[in-house]
Amino acid sequence: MSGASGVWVICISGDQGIGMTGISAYTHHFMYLNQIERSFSAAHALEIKFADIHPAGYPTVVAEENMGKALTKESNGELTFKYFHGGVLGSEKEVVEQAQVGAVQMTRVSLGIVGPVVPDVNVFNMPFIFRDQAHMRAVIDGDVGDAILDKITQSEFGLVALAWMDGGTRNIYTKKPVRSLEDLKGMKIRVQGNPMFIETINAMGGNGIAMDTGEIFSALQTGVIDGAENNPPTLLEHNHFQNAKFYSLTGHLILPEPIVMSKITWDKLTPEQQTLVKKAAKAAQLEERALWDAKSASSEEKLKAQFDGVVRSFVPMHSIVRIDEVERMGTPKISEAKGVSNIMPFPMPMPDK
Ligand code: BDP
Repeated sequence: MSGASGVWVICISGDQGIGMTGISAYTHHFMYLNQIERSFSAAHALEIKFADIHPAGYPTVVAEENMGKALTKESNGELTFKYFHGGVLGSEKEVVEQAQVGAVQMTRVSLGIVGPVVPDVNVFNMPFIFRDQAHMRAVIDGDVGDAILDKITQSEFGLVALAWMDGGTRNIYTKKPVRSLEDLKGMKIRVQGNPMFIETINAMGGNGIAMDTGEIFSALQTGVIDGAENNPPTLLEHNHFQNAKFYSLTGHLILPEPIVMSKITWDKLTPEQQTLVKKAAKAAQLEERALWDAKSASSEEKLKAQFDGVVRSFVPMHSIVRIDEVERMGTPKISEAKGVSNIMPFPMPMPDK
């Protein structure tokens, strides 16, 4: 059997046991053309399935959908885009697993769940690492932001990290008011599955409990947890405010969230397509930032209205929970993260540019 005919059979049937002798010349011809067509389209055309757990209209979702439209347009239709919002493809962890095997091509993931796999990113997962949102943005826009994206790409995570989405400032929300660290004592507070977050809540006096985003609503309702922590848009859009009426402005985490692509998909792209994807993701980073600011402000307004008439909320705690205090408490994970954060001191200084 010639090399070429061997290729035909292997590629089309996937069964190396089939010989050429029993196949008619006409079928050979057809199969050969079919094969050429397939390998041609495989190199150029690709459907990108993108999944996000947030609902329609959420800043990340809007920016990601627009990124998909730009990609389709700029690739002249070679890259098509199918978007799944609202967690229809599963939890964030499940979607990451699908992306790792190439069943989903792109997603946005919280650094919270990346930390246990890529410890370098835990520098951003440390409490009070950024002074404020502007500080975080300046850092992710600079060399350190790129270095952390590279760490993800070079790890065993199986995903290429392309750009950052803004995940805002995370504060604690509870069923009973928390006006001081004293009030937090013994309260079960949901965090993402990252030991560093559990230790942070524990260091603040609470009891950190890890669970998926999708379980928070009923866990609050049934009292399995006393509270959780997140930014205003998530508190509003995931309806957690219905069962947790107090929002204490702890500002303990300011967490950017990378847009990632399956390495399997990335390797199928031509260098031009890779450049296009990177460019589109970076543009989405900036677009989402503006959307984020508007959504965060409107969410706060809506939440205040929801909370009014029930009991007071939005308790500022910045002055109570301070970086030096949490640092004094010290926790093994925070110390460990400081150990790997040799690219930046703790707390991180504002970059010059
Ligand atoms: C939101 C993030 C999302 C996380 C979620 C959580 O955007 O990626 O999964 O918090 O805490 O703010 O589970």
